[in-house]
Amino acid sequence: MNASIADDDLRNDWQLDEVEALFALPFQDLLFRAQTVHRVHHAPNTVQMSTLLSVKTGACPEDCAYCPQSVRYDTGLDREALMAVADVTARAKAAREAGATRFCMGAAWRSPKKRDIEVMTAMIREVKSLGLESCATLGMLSREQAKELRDAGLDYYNHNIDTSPEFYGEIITTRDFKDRLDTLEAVREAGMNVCCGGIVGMGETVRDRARMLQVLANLPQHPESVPINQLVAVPGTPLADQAPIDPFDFVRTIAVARILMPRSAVRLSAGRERMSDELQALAFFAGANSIFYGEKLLTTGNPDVEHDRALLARLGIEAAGAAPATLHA
Ligand code: SAM
Ligand code: DTB
Ligand code: SF4
Repeated sequence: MNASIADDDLRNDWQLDEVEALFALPFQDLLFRAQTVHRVHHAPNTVQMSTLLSVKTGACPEDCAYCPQSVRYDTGLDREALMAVADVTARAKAAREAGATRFCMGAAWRSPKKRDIEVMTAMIREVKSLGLESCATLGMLSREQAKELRDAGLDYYNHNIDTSPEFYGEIITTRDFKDRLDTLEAVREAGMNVCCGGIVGMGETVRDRARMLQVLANLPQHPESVPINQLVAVPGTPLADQAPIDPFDFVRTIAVARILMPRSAVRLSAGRERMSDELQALAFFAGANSIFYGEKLLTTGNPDVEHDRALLARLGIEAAGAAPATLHA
């Protein structure tokens, strides 16, 4: 790794025409450039693995058009109350035994209440005591809530911008883009690592994808983790019949994320169940170096652990070791 290149590469002033020009590159040129950046900053054959658990499922008051957990859509999902701490601990232990290094707890809330934060902090302490990195995604947070979570040992907070500011209103009406940025600021201020990305394949244009990545890259500090989700089109949601994105366009999004945010972990996130092994290999080549690992995402499917292990072995990719979480300076 070359520190001087690393420093020169970090920018927060990307212009939209520059980002669009990356998307417009011939596929091979874009991938070559992304892979070149990737090798400067990351071990080229290593992937980090996070396991997700939905600790509170369904009945969410928000109207996110992609989400099976919104109370507004009939997706046949059974709602589940906040899980008991001991049950979450058992799941975290199993994730660690299967090889995950980070455990991410998701809750279908607009924002957590006081009592919810109390239970979540107990869960975070248990996850940390297992030697796992901890992550949570609980909706909007106040500054105080972010600090409470950090004090309990939370390493990462996931809160996605989901799409471009311009397309956002087509997808969510119950909270605005600025609310998202406020939560991200609260998370940063509390000193946690930021996990922030979005979804592609919701009917957005290439310009929207460029804008989404431009906003992420021009945050005061790049998110340490950038999940790129491919829409899982769930029956009953408004996006149920959305046509799937061209797989090459999906890989282009990963590649541009890698170039714009050279040091971040780019996570090949939702949608892997529908991707071929070859497509996933291409996404890794484009700079993805993190995945969700375990049979389930929050409510939808994910590849089997055995399949993922075999895929990584076929590609000569190693799982990143369970190093203790370190905050970026
Ligand atoms: N309720 C919290 C929130 O919205 O911040 C946390 C959980 S929410 C399910 C976390 C993220 O999952 C969303 O922001 C979205 O990016 C992603 N997501 C949800 N449903 C999805 C789907 N059907 N396909 C792809 N990504 C999805
Ligand atoms: C993220 O960007 N993707 C994950 C995680 N953060 C919380 C969630 C994907 C959810 C896919 C739909 C589901 O399983 O409910
Ligand atoms: Fe609720 Fe989060 Fe789903 Fe939106 S994405 S409906 S906030 S659980």
